[in-house]
Amino acid sequence: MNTLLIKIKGMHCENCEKRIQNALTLIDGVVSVSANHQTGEVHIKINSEKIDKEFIYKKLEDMGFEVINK
Ligand SMILES: [Cu+2]
Repeated sequence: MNTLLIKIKGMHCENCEKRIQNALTLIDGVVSVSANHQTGEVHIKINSEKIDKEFIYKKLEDMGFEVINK
């Protein structure tokens, strides 16, 4: 199990956290997602080495967030 830490801009409340958690959990290889709007951090547990990080970044950007630690 690996963990991915993504820092983003644009999360302002718990609804943002939930939107992110719901959307990213659907991605193949993602086990769990924890987003924190106070820190701007998204912690993602993944069970695959082959997970496409760019796909996750794109997903976040499509939702209106800016990824700042690509
Ligand atoms: Cu929000």
